[in-house]
Amino acid sequence: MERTFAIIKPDAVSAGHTGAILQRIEEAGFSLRGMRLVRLTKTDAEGFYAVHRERPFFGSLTTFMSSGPVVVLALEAPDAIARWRTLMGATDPAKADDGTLRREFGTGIEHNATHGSDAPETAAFELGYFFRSVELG
Ligand code: FUP
Repeated sequence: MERTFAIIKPDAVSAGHTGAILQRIEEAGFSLRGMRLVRLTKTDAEGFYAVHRERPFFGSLTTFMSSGPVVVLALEAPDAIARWRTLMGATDPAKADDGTLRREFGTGIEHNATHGSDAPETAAFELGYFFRSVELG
């Protein structure tokens, strides 16, 4: 078993897609081990995305991620990190495969509906950024 960290981003939450995305997560065989609705401050978003701080989209991305509530999730499954990224699809919804969450619910490379950790080290950092180990199921 492996755990990964996921976010339902402000665009998808405000559009009312939280329930549909959670249904897709459960149908795909992930177990929910942590789940919370949170509103990030700009500083929270900057800390979360610190690896991207030199990128040209950093300011816009962190403003977007702090623009409304998000749902933060700890997901568990065999090979959860890779499987969640497959279910999300490519970063740019226009390039994401049919049937992926970003294709279905994303509207642009920034407003791409979901986030997922890309490696075990980032999953550990990102899970720890939002969840204390004692509150995970
Ligand atoms: P991903 O791992 O698929 O979330 O993609 P990246 O780590 O490359 O990018 C992190 C986030 O930055 C993306 F979810 C969306 C945002 N981004 C932009 O806004 N513009 C870009 O050109 C690339 C990424």
